[in-house]
Amino acid sequence: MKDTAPTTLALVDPDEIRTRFCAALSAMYRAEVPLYADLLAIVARVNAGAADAASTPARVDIERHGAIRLGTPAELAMMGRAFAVMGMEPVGYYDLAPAGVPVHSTAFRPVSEAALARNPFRVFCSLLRLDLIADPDLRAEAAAILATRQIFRAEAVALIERNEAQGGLNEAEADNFVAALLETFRWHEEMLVDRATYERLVASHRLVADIVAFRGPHINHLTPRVLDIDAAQAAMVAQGLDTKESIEGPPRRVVPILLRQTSFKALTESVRFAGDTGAPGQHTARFGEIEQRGAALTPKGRALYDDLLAKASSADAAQPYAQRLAGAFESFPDDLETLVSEGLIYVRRMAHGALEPLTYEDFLPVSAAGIFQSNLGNEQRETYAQQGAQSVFEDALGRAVLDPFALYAEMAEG
Ligand code: OOG
Ligand code: NI
Repeated sequence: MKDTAPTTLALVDPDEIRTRFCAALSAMYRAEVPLYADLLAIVARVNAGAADAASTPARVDIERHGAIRLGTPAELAMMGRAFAVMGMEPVGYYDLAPAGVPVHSTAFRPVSEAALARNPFRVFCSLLRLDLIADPDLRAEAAAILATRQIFRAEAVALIERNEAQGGLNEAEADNFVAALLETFRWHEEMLVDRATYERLVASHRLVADIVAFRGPHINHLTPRVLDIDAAQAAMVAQGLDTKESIEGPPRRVVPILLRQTSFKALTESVRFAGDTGAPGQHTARFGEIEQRGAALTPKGRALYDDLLAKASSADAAQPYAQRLAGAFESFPDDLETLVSEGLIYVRRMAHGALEPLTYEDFLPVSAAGIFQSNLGNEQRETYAQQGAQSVFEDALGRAVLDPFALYAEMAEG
């Protein structure tokens, strides 16, 4: 049958829009933070030399995650609708309050096996918890400042609405959407606030300033996937990047699990305060990170992981942490057969009967907190007494977040 639909109405696959957006974001961040381009070069070298290059999934060279921090429920709701255009759904709830960070978060990502294979681009998206700002005057002021900003271009909002009304975007609309949404992620040197206000925001929490003082939620890092993070970390150090002391997550293993991450520390960048004609100020927020991904853990595997992490942190403090971690993880089976027979990881059954671990597609709450901390300077923070508030987050988002374990279980069966 001849296709009679006018080409202008042919809708672009959301996977394709996601891939275009991810590429545009990566190009913008390379231009904004040249060190990120250096990091990409290191990752490309390491991945090209990886021993198992033959079995490397095709998606690896385009794979990235990013992170943004939003200020208001309305911003989060619109961002969720924007990610939906690109086939990205909110997965998981991350409570950062126990780590002393006044936000809660979700990860927007594709969820189907086919979409993940196309491009698993994911964004860790946090929402400020104003209720965790102790000083009521500052809390009110922060709310008033956030109420004045509009982080989305009118064209982006119009195209989000068009997407919902017609069930997708055509070629021209998709390209316009990518360009308009990209603006939301851009760095702004001109701040919304004056120096004194900025300093009061920083005193409450650096992250509060990083959110409230700016015109928009600049992308604060992008993270390519590397196949050997130990080799990449060594290359970062050799190249003189100001690299974090240790790799976050589980120790090096035969069968990798969850995630291992490291980063170069956040840059100190110049900013201009509102109404200030004097010397520029400085703000530290943006960094570059790399990660190696392993098998997704079942709830049982995750419980064992959490347990061993806790053991490692409470072990003899005289020992270096890496050593304590390696010691604790001796109790985590490290061969595929045992991991499967004990139900610790999710696997997919291949046509010839072999088993393949499902890649972990999410973030680690503990690791995320570590990443936040290491990029906020090494000052110790008190933790917040308040509990996480998933229902408050979901009310802001306008929908429930998906349960990651349910998604893996479905893929394992499917
Ligand atoms: C997000 C930190 C979480 C990760 O890789 O765990 C994250 C942020 O700093 O806004 O990206
Ligand atoms: Ni990250």
